[in-house]
Amino acid sequence: MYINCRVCGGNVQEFVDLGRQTMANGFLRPEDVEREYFFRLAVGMCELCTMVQLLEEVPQHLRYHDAYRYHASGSESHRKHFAQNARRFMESELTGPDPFIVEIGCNDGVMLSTIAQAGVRHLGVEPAGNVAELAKAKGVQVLSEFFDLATATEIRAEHGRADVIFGANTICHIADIESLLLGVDVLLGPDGVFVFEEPYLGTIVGRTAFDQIYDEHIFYFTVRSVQAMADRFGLELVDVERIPLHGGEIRYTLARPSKRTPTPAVGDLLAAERTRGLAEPETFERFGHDVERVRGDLVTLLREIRAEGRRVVGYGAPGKCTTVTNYCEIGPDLVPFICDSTPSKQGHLVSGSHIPVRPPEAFAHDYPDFALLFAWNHAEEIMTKEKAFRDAGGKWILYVPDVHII
Ligand code: JHZ
Ligand code: ZN
Repeated sequence: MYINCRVCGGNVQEFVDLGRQTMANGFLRPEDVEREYFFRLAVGMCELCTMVQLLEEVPQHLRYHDAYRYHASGSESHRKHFAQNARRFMESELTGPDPFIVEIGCNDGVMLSTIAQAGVRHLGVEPAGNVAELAKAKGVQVLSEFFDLATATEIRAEHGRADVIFGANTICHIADIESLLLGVDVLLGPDGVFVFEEPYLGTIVGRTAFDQIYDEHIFYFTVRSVQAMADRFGLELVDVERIPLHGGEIRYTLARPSKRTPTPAVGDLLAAERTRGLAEPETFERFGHDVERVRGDLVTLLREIRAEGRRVVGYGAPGKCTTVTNYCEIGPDLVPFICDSTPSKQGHLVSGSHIPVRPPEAFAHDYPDFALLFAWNHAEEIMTKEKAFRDAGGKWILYVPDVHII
């Protein structure tokens, strides 16, 4: 099957199908299972501009609403990273008279709270009302809207143009990328930058991190596809930087044409992507096989553990665990519960697979033999925090880049 590319209108050819899935952040109460929303989770690549994207999408008002479960401040590493991001902007881009920064999808204010504390003019645009309230409680100015051309026009009329437009794990969520980029064009000052940090297709393919594929991630960026997208909408990709968050992301910096000299990192990463064949059909074919292999290995291991009468508990209920549990058909029979520190996920079920989410105390209270680490991107932080589990003889199961026990 194919669809038309959301960026350029070209043909998008499907390369992987992760089956019937629900919403990654659709954690639900047991009484609501009847009302679950399902769609086909399949990904393809545009033959013209190479943008990798979902074939089917979940309407955005069903994904972002007043009960959005993900809190961006939920880990120490993220709090540190975004505070540092804010300081970096204040030292580089926000140094003129009365600077202004806009964040697309500011979540609970993990980045903008540092900007707000410094008294710098800012605006978070956040459609999910509950996390927007958390940001406001930290002194952040928030507009509860989806970011698009109309919202950007409204912001410009009220606040003027922005020196920085920023997004972290939000730009790849916006299906109407044309309206988003036209909005950036309206709102961005002549010397401003549009900076965004998003999961990297190179990491997803290279580490078989197929759990990054879910309803919220409409696009799976590469330097090449972002550059083509920027060119198409009258912007220029001037810098790229690899960052460790979410297992490996890229921070893209776009500016108006000829305003900044592109850094050597852009050419270097483009060349690396060419060498890796990151836009070649064979690469995706291999990825499809790797995904199936990981599924087989993981399910076999979990069944063996169950047959031996030993216990497994899931650790961390990121959005990613929805893809893995549903694609591998892992239910409460194999993983009776998952513990997670996010209060709004606790007492809920993972959508589709219906594995209950419990607080971390449920883990420490009665250690299992194995902990299946769904939040693998936070391995260091979690394993340090849960050192006593290892000391008591417990073992961690990871499935990225392949299934292994440590
Ligand atoms: P984490 C998020 O995905 C959401 P997720 C979003 N959709 C997106 O686009 C991607 O990021 C890129 C828990 N935890 O950060 C907290 C513990 O329980 O991998 C979280 O529920 N104990 C915007 O959901 C989860 O793990 C801990 O000590 O994949 C991690 O979620 C720590 C550190 C975390 O994001
Ligand atoms: Zn395209």
